[in-house]
Amino acid sequence: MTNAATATASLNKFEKFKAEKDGLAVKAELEDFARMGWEAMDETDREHRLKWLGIFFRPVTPGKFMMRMRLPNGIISSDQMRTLAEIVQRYGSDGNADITTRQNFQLRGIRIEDLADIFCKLKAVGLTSIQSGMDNVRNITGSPVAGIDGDELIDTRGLCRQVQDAITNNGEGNPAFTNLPRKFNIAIAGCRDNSVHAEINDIAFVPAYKKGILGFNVLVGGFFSAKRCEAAVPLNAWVSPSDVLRLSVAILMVYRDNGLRSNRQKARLMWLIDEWGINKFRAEVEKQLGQSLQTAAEKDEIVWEKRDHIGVFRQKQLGLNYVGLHIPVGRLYAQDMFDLARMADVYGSGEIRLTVEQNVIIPNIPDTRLQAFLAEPILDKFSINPAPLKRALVSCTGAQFCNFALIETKNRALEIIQELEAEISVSKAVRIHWTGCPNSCGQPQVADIGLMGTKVRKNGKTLEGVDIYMGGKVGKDAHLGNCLMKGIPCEDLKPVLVDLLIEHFGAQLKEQQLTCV
Ligand code: SRM
Ligand code: SF4
Repeated sequence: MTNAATATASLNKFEKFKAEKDGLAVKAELEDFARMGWEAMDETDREHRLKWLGIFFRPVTPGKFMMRMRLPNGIISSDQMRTLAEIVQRYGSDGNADITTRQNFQLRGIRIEDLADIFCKLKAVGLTSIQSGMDNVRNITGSPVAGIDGDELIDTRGLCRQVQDAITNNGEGNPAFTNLPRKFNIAIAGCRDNSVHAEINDIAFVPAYKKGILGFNVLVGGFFSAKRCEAAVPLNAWVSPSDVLRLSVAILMVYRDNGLRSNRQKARLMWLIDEWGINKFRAEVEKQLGQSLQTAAEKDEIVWEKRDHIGVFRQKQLGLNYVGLHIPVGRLYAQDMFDLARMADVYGSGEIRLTVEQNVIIPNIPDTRLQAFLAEPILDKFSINPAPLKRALVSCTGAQFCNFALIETKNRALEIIQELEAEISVSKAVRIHWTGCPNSCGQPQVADIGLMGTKVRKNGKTLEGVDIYMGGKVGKDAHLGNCLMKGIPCEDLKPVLVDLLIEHFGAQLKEQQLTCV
């Protein structure tokens, strides 16, 4: 064998098909795909390469694709929201939009023959879905109250946008970053409460003062996978906001050129850091940058508990408010999106924001308009004061649409939470996160109670069940939770949760319940 042939032979199947044809190449083939239909498409194009455009084939709903957007810092305008609403509206009951755990939207029901038209519509309103799947950088998360929070340290909006624009070549696609060894997550925290879950990102910037100057300490290598979950580790570097983009690009290039590619289970950034050690990794990043990095500031400024932003809050701008609405498990339908867009236009500045808890914030509502805003009927559905368990409920997609799922999540999460709210009372929110499989998209390891889908055997039958995680801490001193109990059938879960909530979170059985007993 030649050297090249030996190198190819050691590549996993994903590396092989990437070497054959770059994912972005399918951008030029959309009309062909529309003509031939999804059934006749080359399988690799359909099931993998389309993800470079943010289009995901769903084996659970064949022919109805999912589209994952990019919304840097989770910000979307009312016009953009209406465009997304129109896209899902045309698919009737197949169409909906989920707010994701990366402050982003995923749209459902998409037909291959509509893609060219959809991309034109997105471009017209300045939206893109490019490079949002497979071995690309995911949505860049930032503080959901950037620019409006009175206590903010650094406004992350421009930084998230800069990083996205560089990585995607302003939404057109950037071949320099379309063949990473694996997916890659970047988060930029600007407030004091670590609103982005810095610790679970491949690169995270957290505010820190160095010699009186405000910039960021840098963490690297955080990730979840079915095989391993790790919190990010300090790079021992501090950068000023103006260097965030350069450092992100340098780290990405080091990862792109050196990341491990033979075993996909060991290809995330942390595996390279393990192999090299953090000092060599840092030195290689410096080499790529062409300059030394400053060492980290002694401490960072993450000193608050994490806020959920649900409710009414004063902005730093006098006379303006932002209102956080609770969106149950992040699911929206076309009409909801039109309604939210209208609310943002009529009462705010036409801006809408998303949070990693899968909720919505409408900013810039003048004091004089607030009462009218709060009287809108949509607040019955998307509450500003939801019950404490529902309030902090997060769920990944699960079996309804995701073929990796071992269990149904979103619908079940809502059902069980309703039953729990009926049985017990808790004085403050308990963060319960559902995730349908060990890929951990619903981040059970950051939750107070994390529920990870699994299959269990009971009375000779295979049933849907969960492994239970506890102890995830967010905000100040964030750390990951651990698996506490394994293999609880979902049908037996409620009493287990009741016990955990009573024992660890001060929940009490409701009086009615006590009387019945
Ligand atoms: Fe995820 C794969 C959904 C956030 C770890 N994730 C998938 C796929 C694409 C699998 C698939 O093809 O079916 C899921 C699409 C299902 C669907 O139809 O919706 C999927 N992930 C999601 C979302 C939508 C969950 C949600 O309901 O919010 C989130 C989309 C974020 C976005 O806007 O880009 C989502 N996924 C995450 C997170 C959380 C985060 O980023 O903070 C993680 C853990 C953090 C991390 O990545 O380190 C996560 N997803 C994974 C993994 C495991 C990665 C690994 O290194 O092994 C996979 C599987 C893979 O990539 O092979 C995966
Ligand atoms: Fe699908 Fe598993 Fe991710 Fe849930 S955690 S969206 S089931 S891959």
